Amino acid sequence: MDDKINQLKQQFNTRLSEIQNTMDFDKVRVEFLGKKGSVTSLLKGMKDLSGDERKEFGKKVNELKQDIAQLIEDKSEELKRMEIEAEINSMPKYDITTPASLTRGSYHPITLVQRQCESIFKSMGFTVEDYAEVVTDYECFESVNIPKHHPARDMQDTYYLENGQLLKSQTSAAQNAILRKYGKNLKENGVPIKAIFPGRCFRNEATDATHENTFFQMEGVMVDKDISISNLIYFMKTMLSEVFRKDIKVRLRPGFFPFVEPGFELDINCLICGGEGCPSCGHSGWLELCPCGMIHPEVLKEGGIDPEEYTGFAFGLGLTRLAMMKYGVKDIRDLNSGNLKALSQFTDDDNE
Ligand code: FA5
Repeated sequence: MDDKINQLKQQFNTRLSEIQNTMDFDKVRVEFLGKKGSVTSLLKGMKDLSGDERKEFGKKVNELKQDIAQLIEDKSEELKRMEIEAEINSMPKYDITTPASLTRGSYHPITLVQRQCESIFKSMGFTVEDYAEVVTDYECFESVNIPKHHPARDMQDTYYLENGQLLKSQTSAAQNAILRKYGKNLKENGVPIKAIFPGRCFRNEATDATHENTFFQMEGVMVDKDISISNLIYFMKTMLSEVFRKDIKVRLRPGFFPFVEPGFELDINCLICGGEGCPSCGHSGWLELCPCGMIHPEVLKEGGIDPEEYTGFAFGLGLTRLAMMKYGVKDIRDLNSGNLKALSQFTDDDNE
């Protein structure tokens, strides 16, 4: 009978060494220790043995049973540990102390042109102002001579809040606040008002290659005694030649805005097609860039400044379109796309 026990031990050891995963243990356990398993069958043969032999054999079979159970337990634990280790090793390795990205970010092209314009105007004595994006109807329209139901409002439909406020459709919304802020210094100390105010504007309109519903403008105003159209043209020319650093064709034509008189449209020859006409300029060869004009007497009055004594100019530069032209972006919508791959290619040594 001892031979049978040793034979079974060997069989078990062979089966144990073949086990590849934890699922196989149950099979082997049933095979040897189950009701119809090999060890249980050995016990069935005991009936043919004498009393002492049966006792001795029973003891050995029980020991075998315990050994087998223990070996299965040990091997199963070992295999589980190995499976967990293998799973851990197969996972991607993260080191939380490693910086998130070793690649530096880059400025958005609109930020680059905005900064460039700011530094050009600052060097000419202008201050840079910040202004809200949510404004009142008064700020955006009425204070700049666009009363309720004026047809000029049709050109600038925007997004309205339930409380009657709106997302500003033009940076001209800040004109009145600027005139009031610096008017006292002008009147009491003779310091001219020279300010620019860049900002995000919103319009409820269909988008295309040159129109976005969210875009940037940069407003500029200068008010003093004897300010004329010549001053306006000088500042516009200086700004454009500094931004592009090359000769570019511009044209000035009459334009109507209720807050300037006279008013002009300043167009730039399309730098994408060289003026031949393309989708980026509406096939006209020209792009409306910077309307401007002499501030309307009513707007000066509304800002607390006497139009009999002072005159001034204002302009509303399309910053997003300027970025398009400067960086050769064919479709304005690319600038709001958030496509980092496309946007990160713009760098400018002047603005590093
Ligand atoms: C105005 O917004 C006036 N406030 C500008 C102004 C200021 C005139 C001061 C006179 C004195 P206009 O709607 O044309 O004007 O917009 C000015 C510029 O903003 C345009 O020439 C264009 O460059 C840019 N712009 C206007 N609408 C869009 C748009 N939907 N998408 C991108 N750029 C736009």
